[in-house]
Amino acid sequence: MHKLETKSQQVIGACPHDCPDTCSLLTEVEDGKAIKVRGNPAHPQTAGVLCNKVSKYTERTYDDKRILQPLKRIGAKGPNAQFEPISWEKAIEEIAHKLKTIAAQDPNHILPYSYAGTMGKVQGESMSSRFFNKLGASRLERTICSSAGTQALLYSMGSKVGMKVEQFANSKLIIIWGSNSISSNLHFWRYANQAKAKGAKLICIDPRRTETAEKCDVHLSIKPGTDAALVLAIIRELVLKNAIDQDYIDRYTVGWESLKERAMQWTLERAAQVCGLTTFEISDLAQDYASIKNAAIRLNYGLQRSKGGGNAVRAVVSLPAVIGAWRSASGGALLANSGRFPTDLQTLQRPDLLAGKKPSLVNMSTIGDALNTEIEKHSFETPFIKSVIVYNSNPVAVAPDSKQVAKGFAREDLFTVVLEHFQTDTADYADYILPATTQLEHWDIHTSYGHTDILINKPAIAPVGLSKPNTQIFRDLAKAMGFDEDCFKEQDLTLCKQAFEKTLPNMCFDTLLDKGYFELEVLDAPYAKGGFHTPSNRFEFYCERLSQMGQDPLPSFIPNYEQARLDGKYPLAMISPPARNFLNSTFVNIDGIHKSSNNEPYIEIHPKDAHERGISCESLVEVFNDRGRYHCKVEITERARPGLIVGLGIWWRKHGLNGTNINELTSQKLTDFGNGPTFYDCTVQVRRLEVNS
Ligand SMILES: Nc1nc2c(c(=O)[nH]1)N[C@H]1C(S)=C(S)[C@@H](COP(=O)(O)OP(=O)(O)OC[C@H]3O[C@@H](n4cnc5c(=O)[nH]c(N)nc54)[C@H](O)[C@@H]3O)O[C@H]1N2
Ligand SMILES: Nc1nc2c(c(=O)[nH]1)N[C@H]1C(S)=C(S)[C@@H](COP(=O)(O)OP(=O)(O)OC[C@H]3O[C@@H](n4cnc5c(=O)[nH]c(N)nc54)[C@H](O)[C@@H]3O)O[C@H]1N2
Ligand code: SF4
Ligand SMILES: [Mo]
Repeated sequence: MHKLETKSQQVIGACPHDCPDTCSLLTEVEDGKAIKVRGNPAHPQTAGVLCNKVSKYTERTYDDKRILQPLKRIGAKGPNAQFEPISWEKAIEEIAHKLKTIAAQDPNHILPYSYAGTMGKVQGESMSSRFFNKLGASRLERTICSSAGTQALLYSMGSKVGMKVEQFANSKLIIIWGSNSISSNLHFWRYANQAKAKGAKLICIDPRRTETAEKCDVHLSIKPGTDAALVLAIIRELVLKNAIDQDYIDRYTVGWESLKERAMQWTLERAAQVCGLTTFEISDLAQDYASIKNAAIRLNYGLQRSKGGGNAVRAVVSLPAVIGAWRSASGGALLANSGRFPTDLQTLQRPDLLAGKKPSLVNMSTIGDALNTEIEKHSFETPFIKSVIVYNSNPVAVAPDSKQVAKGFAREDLFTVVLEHFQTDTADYADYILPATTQLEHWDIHTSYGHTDILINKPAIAPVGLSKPNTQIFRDLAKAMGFDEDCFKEQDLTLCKQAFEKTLPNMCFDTLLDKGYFELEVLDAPYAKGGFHTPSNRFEFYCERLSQMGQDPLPSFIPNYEQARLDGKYPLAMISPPARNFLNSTFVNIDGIHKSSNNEPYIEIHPKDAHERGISCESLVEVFNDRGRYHCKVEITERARPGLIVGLGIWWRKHGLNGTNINELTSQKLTDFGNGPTFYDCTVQVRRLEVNS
C-alpha cells in the first residue's frame, strides 16, 4: 500500500494574546491544515513551552462554532438574536452607507470599541485607526486593563520601563505582588524557579491563596485594596532598621523627607489592622526586604483594580528606590516593559488623517453609562453614540456593570458592527457580524509587556471560511466610504515593516522573518545611576505634576469605595482575577478548555462564610448587590480568605445560570488616576438558591 505523501512545514508565529509572555510559536502545517501549535524552542523567552490554552489554538481555530461568513441580524437584539448570511459585498456596502449617513450628522456619533483580543500592532490598531482617524470618529480611552498602573509608573518613574524579566533568575528575594504568575505570566515563573533553585526566597502578596502563592516560601493574604498601607509600614521599618540607601535617595530621588514623614505614621499595628495581616507578617517582610540584597518585585495589574490602585502601584515601586535595589540588574521592580519599544505609531495609525477634526473621548470602562446617557445630557465630552464598531474585544462580557452595558447595546437605535471569531455576548447585539481571521491566518508583528523582544507572526494557513483579517475589513470599508489615500491600500506585510522601519533601523526585517524574533538591546540595570524619565530626571516620591492636578503628591493609602463590613449590607468583598485556562473571555466557549475549568462558572468561598449561609458544595448560589444578580455554583475553599469571594475568569453572560456573569456585580467607579476600572473594589452578599425540583 502506498502511503500518501504529505507536505508538512513549520511556520513561525507569535502568540496574539494579552499576556506578558508573548511566546514565539511554531505551527505545524500539513497539506494546508494547521495540525499543532508549539512553543518555539529557539526563542529564549518561550523556551519551547506554551500555556495549556494556547497549546489548543488549532482546536479553537477549527472549532465548529466559529463564524465563517458575514451575518446580518434578523429580529430582536440580544441572547436570542437570529442572523442570516449576507455576502461580503452587500455587508460592506450597507455598513458604509449607514456610517456615511451618521457621519454626515457628526462623526463623533460613531465609536470604535476594541482592546487586546490580539495584541498585534497590525491587526490591533493600524488600518482600523487610520479608518477612524479619517472618519473623525470618537476616540476610545483605552483604560480597561492597566491605565492606573501605567499612570503610576509615569508619575513615579517617567516611563514604563522596569527590570529585564530574565534578571529575576539572579535575584535573591522575589516578591510577587498582586500577580498569579503561574496562571497569567508562566514564563516569568520559570525565572523565579531558577532563582529559587539558587537559594532565593519567594514571597507572594495576594488576597487569594493562588497556585503561585502555594509554591512560594511565604504567602501574605492581604485584604484587597490595602497594599499602599503595607508599603508605608515597610518603609517605616526600613527607616527604623537603618536599611535605607541614603546615597541613592540623595542622588536619584525627590521628596524622600516628606514620604518618610508620612510613613512614620504607619506603625505595624495600624497597617496590620488595615491590611488584615499580623504585625509579625509585616515585620518579617520588612526584615527580608531590608537584609536580602538583589531584592526584586514582580508586581502586576491585580493591585491597581481598586479606588487607590494608582497610589498602590506608586507605593510599591517606591520600595526599590528607598533601598537602592536598582543598583543591581537583578534588583528593582517590574510592572511592564512596554516603554522600551519604539513602535512607529505615527506611520501605523496616521493621526494626521484627523486633519484638524477633534474627536470626543469615550472611556471604555464606563461604556455602560456612555451608551445609556439621556439624550438631553449629551455634549462634546459625552457624545451621543449612534454606532459602535467592535473588534478585538467583548465588552458585553468584560466591561464592568454589565447589566448597563447589555442595556446600552440593546438600544434599537444603536447601529452595531462586530468583527469576531465567535458568537460572543457582544456579537448577540450586532446588526452585522463580520468573520475575522485568527493568528494562524494573518500577518502581524508584536512587542511584549513582559520581555523585551519583537516577534513576527506569519500566516500558517489560508483564512478559514470567508474570514478576513481586521486590516482587510477596514481596507474594504475605507474603499466603500470613498477614502482614497494610498495608506488605505497598504498590505499587511508593509504594515509589519512600517512598525519599526524608521525607529529601529538596526533590526533586519529579513532576519526577523527567518528567526521569528529580535531582541532589543537594552540596559540591564536601567536605573542603576538614576536616569528616570520624569521632569526632575529623578524617581519622584513627591510628584509635582500630581500636586498641580490637586492630587496627593505622595503615595497614599486610599480605602476602597466599597467596604466589606460585617454590619454592612454587603459584607463580602469580591475579586474576579483571570482563570488559568481562559484568556479574559477568550477560550471560555472551547469545549476541551471549558471542561478543565469546572465546566460552569463558580465562585470560591471560605468554609466559614459558606457555613454561615448554609451553603454546601452542592449548592447553587446567588451573588448580589445593588447593581445585579449572578447565579452560579460554588467551590468551598480556603483559597479565598474569610470575608472574600473569588470568581475566576470572565465567563460569558450566556454561560451564567441566569444569563449574567461576574461583571453584573462590578461597578463603573474609576481609579484614583488613569480613569481605570475598579473590578476588585466590589462588595456583595451571597445566598443559597432554593432549587425547586
Ligand atoms: N491564564 C490567563 N492569563 C492571563 C489572563 C487571563 O485571563 N488568563 N489575562 C491577561 C491580562 S489581560 C492581564 S491584565 C494579566 C492580569 O494578570 P495580573 O496582572 O497578574 O493581575 P490579575 O490577574 O488581575 O491579578 C493577579 C492577582 O492579584 C490578586 N489581587 C487582587 N486584588 C489584589 C489587591 O488588592 N492586592 C494584591 N496584592 N493582590 C490582589 C488576585 O487575587 C490575583 O491572584 O494577565 C494576563 N494573563
Ligand atoms: N470582572 C473582571 N472583568 C475584567 C477583568 C477582570 O480581571 N475581572 N479584566 C479586565 C482586563 S485586564 C482586560 S484586558 C479586559 C479584556 O477584555 P477584551 O480585550 O475584550 O478581551 P477578551 O475577553 O479576551 O475578548 C477579546 C475578543 O477578541 C476576539 N479576537 C481575537 N483576535 C481577534 C482578531 O484578530 N480579530 C477580531 N476581530 N477579533 C479578535 C476574541 O475572539 C475575543 O472575543 O477585561 C477586563 N474585564
Ligand atoms: S497566553 Fe501567554 S503563556 Fe500562553 S502562549 Fe500566549 S504568551 Fe505564551
Ligand atoms: Mo488586561
